[in-house]
Amino acid sequence: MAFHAHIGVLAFPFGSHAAPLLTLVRRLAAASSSDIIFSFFNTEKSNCAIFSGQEFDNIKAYDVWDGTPEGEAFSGSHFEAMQLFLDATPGNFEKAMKEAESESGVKISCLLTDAFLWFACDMAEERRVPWVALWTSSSCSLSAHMYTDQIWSMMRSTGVAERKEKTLSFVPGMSSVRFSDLPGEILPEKSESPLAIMIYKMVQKLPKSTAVVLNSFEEIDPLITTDLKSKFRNFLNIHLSILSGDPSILSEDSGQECLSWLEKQRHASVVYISFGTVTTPQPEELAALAEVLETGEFPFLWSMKDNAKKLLPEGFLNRTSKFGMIVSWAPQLKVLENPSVGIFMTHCGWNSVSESISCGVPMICRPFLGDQSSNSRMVEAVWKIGVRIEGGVFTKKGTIEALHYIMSNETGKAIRENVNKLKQKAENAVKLDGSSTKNFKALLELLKSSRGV
Ligand code: U2F
Repeated sequence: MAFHAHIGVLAFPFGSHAAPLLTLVRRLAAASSSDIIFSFFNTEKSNCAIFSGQEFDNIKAYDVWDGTPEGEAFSGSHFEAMQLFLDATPGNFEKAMKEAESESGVKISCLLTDAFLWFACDMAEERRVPWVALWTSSSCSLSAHMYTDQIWSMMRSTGVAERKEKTLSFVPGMSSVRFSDLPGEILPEKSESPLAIMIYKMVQKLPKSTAVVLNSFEEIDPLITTDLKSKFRNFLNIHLSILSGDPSILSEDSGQECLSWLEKQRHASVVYISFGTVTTPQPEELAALAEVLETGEFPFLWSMKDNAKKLLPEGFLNRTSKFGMIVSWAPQLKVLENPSVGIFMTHCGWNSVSESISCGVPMICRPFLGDQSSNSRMVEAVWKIGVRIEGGVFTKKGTIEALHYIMSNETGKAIRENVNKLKQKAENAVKLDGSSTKNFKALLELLKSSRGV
């Protein structure tokens, strides 16, 4: 069979970047006839985690070098791994792309990449093919990055003391976001970090892309959406969260166990806790949170990495086993969909926020890094669908207050109503005539019409 389009998909193999990219590709592959093939380039480790041994029609995974010198076993931190990988780009991708072209006999006709991989712009120009970039976080964080130069010049003219509370009043849709909520990578102090350099280069390249795709829905931030549409040739919000939280990563038993446990709990009584794939609170914060759950006997389901369990107070697991459960990985979307879940305690990674909205669950926010503070600010001050933990870290007092605030019939009522309204908007966006569906079709047409030269 003669294929017309060959899409080279380039993943960023850290945090929850590669999984939503694969979700998008799986949806595109399922919706296109078999005249499109997708070659998915990613590190071996990340490919193993997200494909989990499964094969999908018209998608072929290729492993790229992660940058670890041959013969050495990597034992460094998350950020060191990222640096090694970035040093290996773009050569590692180029090598695997050549292999995919020679295997399939079809030239790559379009690059669909994580937006972080800014050099894909140059690769696409050289190959004279379109570049489609997926921004895996929120529109507010993308917007903040797009205004980096203006933010810097504003910061230079503002005293350090005033900076904290100053808002981004000059950015459409962001007037409630304060300078102190911005991703650290935007701040001049951090501008030399590898992540900041990569994102700044991305900001310069994105307007040249054929399309920027975002895992969200337009109606969540109409002003930001309109502004970003004016900055890019195509700005396509596609709401993937309804389909993400990839169950393939989960062993069936662990998933089933916590879902069965949830079935036995009272309506909206359970606090679901997860801080994503990268972050873990400090031991003193974990201790404060654990103490509040234990003394208040709040039913809880806590997704906690195995290596963090040793940081819990001694005996906590035994003492709370009647009303709480800890798992090393939960089927998050299914958990949030369960009617017994009343609150999501989250770090505000974009996938988590988006999934919580899709399921109509209010949030208690404890952001750590990157986009998480601005996401949390939008949750609390703009969408009004959750609260940020007082002082930014878990203390006994702040945690109890946040839980009571949302659980109370009076104060939590508006928050629950707001999150349900937003959930409805998300559902409308994925209906047949919804904005997300239209954007998805536009993307599919763009890919189908690409031709390698
Ligand atoms: C980075 O975010 P994280 O990977 O830390 O967090 P999320 O964006 O919230 O994504 C976590 C995903 O993992 C799933 C969950 C989300 O889809 O459903 N999951 C699960 O299924 N079970 C579990 O027990 C725990 C998680 C970064 F740190 C953030 O700042 C960015 O916003 C994000 C996206 O770019 O990437």
